[in-house]
Parts: sequence; C-alpha cells; structure tokens
Amino acid sequence: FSRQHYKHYEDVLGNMCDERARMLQHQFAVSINHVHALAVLVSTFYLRAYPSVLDQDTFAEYTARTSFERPLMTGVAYAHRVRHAERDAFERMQGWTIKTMHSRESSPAYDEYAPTIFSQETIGYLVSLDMMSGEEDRDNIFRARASGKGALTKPFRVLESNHLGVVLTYAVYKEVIPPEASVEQRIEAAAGYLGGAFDVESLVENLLSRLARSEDIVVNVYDITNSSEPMVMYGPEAFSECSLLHTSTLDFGDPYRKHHMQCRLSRQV
Ligand code: WA2
Repeated sequence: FSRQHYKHYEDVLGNMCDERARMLQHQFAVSINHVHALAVLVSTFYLRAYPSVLDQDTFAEYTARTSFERPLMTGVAYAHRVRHAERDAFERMQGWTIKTMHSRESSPAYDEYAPTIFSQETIGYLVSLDMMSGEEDRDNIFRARASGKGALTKPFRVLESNHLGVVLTYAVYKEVIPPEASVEQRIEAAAGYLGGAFDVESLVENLLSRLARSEDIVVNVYDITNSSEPMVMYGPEAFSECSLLHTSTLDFGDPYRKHHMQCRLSRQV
C-alpha cells in the first residue's frame, strides 16, 4: 500500500495506543491513591489506640462502600505483622492458626509473619493466610515497609481467580514517620501491610473493550523492569508478524518497576 496510507495507519494506531495507555495509567493512579489513603486511615487507628479499635466488620463495610474508588482492583485487605514470639498469643486471640498461601495449612516457624486479619469481602479467602508465604507478596512487603511508598509486584497469577495481575502493597506504620527516618526506623515501625490485587486480565480487558474500535487493535502491556526479559502483564503471548507497531509509555507509580504498552493492528492493512 502507498506511503500515504501507511502514514495514516501509523497515526491512527499511535493515537489509539496513547489514549489507552493514558486511560490505564489514570485508572491505576486513582486506585493506588485510594489504597494509600486507606493505609493512612488504618495507621491512624493504630496511633489512636493500641490494640487498634478497627475490626473486620468496619473494614469490610468501609472498603465495600468505597470500592468504586479502586476500579481495577478485586479487593483490599490488611495483613498484620506478627513476630514469632507473639505467634501463640496472636493465634489464641484470633481463634485460628497462621496458614501458608499455597498449602493453606498451619505455617512452619519463621521470624515473622503477615497474616491477613481484615479483608474486603470480595477477597475474604485471604484471612489467616500469611502474605509473606508468597514470593511476590513477600518482596512487596519488604520493599513497601523500607520505603514508605507503594510497591507493585511483577505480573503473576493471583489467588482464587488465577488471573494474571499485580499486587499493590503499602506499609501501615504504628508511628508517624518523619521524612528523614532511616530504613531501619521504617522497618521497625511497620505494624502491618495494606494492599490488594489488580486483576489485569479481566478488569483491564473490560476497560479496553468498552473503547471505540477496540476490535481494530491488539494491546499488550509489559513489565520491562528487566529490559532483556519483558514479561507480559496484559494481552496475548504470541501474535502474527505485523508491519505496524506502536509503543506508548506507562507509569504505574512504582519507580522500581518499568512498564510500557505495545499496540498492533489486528488485521493487515
Ligand atoms: N491480594 C489478592 N490476591 C492475591 C494476593 C493479594 N495480596 N496475593 C496473591 N493473590 C494484604 O501486601 C498486603 C494482598 C496483599 C496485602
């Protein structure tokens, strides 16, 4: 086809891809901001009274009534930090034992645990599971409590739905942390972790499918943190060779992770 046509398709593809990237980035940012605010709220409960006066019913009601603020997330939960020395007393008080994510059986002994104690009802299956027993969640917990910032995992298959997604984690501190605090002070002050999963496979699909002409392009989102090994976060793993490809930048707010979007025309032009 002519050079003129080629240029036209290139522009159309570029505009559609940039629009989708901006929209997705915005929906992530909105959700992340709300989880951050929720971490501050839970922290405030710890500052006011110890033990916290927050309970499961209050957490479930608040998170259900504000779920519209976190459009791409399946739910949020709070996992409490438990040191090994506190484990017995903690389990007796809860009336359940701390379980590992994959076996759902009583956890072996570790220095510390992060069992979920409060959850939005949509992800109620997390309660009593040690979030440090999953590699992706554990890495997020370490990074979130050392930085005080939101941490995102690489794409992986989340529990129950088995959909491809990413988990977001914020640390909940039991003290107000001054901005100049050391990493050790932050780690020490962590009371627990607030987070949840972005169901990229189904909720991003839903978002993109509602846009005009969505059938004309194929969209992929990649985690390119390790630039030599991009990981598919959304979209098909393989597709036929195509002459036109557009790459749009994406920023999901965690400087440790890099992402981009790639779009192709779904038919040869
Ligand atoms: N939330 C939902 N589904 C998951 C998951 C998760 N983590 N991990 C695997 N599948 C309670 O970092 C604390 C949420 C983790 C927060």
